[in-house]
Amino acid sequence: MTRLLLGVTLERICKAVLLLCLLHFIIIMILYFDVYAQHLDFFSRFNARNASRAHPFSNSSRPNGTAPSYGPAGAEAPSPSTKPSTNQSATEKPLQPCQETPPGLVGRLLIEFSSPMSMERVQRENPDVRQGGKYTPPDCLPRQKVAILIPFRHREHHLKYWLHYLHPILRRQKVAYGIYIINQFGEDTFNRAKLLNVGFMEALKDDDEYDCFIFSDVDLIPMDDRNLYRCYEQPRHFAVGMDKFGFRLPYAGYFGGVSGLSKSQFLKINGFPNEYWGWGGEDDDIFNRISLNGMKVSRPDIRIGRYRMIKHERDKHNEPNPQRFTKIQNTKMTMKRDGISSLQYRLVEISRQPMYTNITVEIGRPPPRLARG
Ligand code: BGN
Repeated sequence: MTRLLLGVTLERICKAVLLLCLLHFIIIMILYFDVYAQHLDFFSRFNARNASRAHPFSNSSRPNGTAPSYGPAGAEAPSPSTKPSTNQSATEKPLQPCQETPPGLVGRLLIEFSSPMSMERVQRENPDVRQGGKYTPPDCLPRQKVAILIPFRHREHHLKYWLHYLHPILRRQKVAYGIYIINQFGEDTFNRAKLLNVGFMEALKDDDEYDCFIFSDVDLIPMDDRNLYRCYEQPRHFAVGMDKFGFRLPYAGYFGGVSGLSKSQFLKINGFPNEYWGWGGEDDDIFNRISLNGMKVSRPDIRIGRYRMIKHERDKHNEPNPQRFTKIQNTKMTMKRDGISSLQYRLVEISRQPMYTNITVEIGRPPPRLARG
């Protein structure tokens, strides 16, 4: 009798253990597919749709999937510029403003850098992009005109991938945009923030209707098209979750990678600093400028603001700037004199390519360090 009882209990325990194993396996599979979903197009689409249904702060219920934990981000563009369309004949129906949430978005995207890429392919696949990398949605009136500025030197390989992925994304997002590559002339120390100041000035010279400026590194590709490339009521930080940081913010005040400011937000902070030569710190200085001027950074939901970075060796002539630690302590003092108000540069060449406008510029070099002692 006791043997029988023992047998039954053992059998039950075995079943329970088996059940637990099965449950464990199912959970592991779910997590696995969530992390690697983007490698499988089918699952990525499935996930994206589910995400927008299940998450209360995703696109379906809040514009741009903006999470409340990141401050008052969700509110839309400062001044929707619903300018009259130029490609509209007298007989056509007037265009309606583009929808707040573009209807053709697909959510999570498959991003990979192993298949070869060529500029010819990018051109072939984006026939509706105009010379200089400009695009206007044909079927609605965009709310903003966005200049996308990319600081650049010797990264042609990355640029092809960036254009390959971004043109279709921006088109689905119904953005009116122009792509500007700000190419630093010569081999002196790189200066990302100064190049971006030049981009701001030159984009406005090209088209004074730009009211939104997005500053993107050339090696960062968004993994979700619900991360809308437009300007918001507060300065925007788009690159919330990069793969190299484990899809998390490296620190709360991080403002690097991809960011966006409206024209008035940019002017309010006197643009970006011109005096950060080499790698690091300039993004922290910009974050300080934003806070010191009474603004807050807005961000997309962490599930939507994911990015893949194209792997690369450290650039030459962009060594970490040893002065950055002290410089970011002094933003309050420096921001009034150092910025768009003090910007000096020499234009070398502007060339209109089919997929982008290339602005080559000489921006000088770091001042000689004062000899100590
Ligand atoms: C920070 C850099 C940023 C950079 C991020 C991510 C500095 C300033 C001194 C603390 N800031 O540490 O510029 O974007 O890392 O790589 O180095």
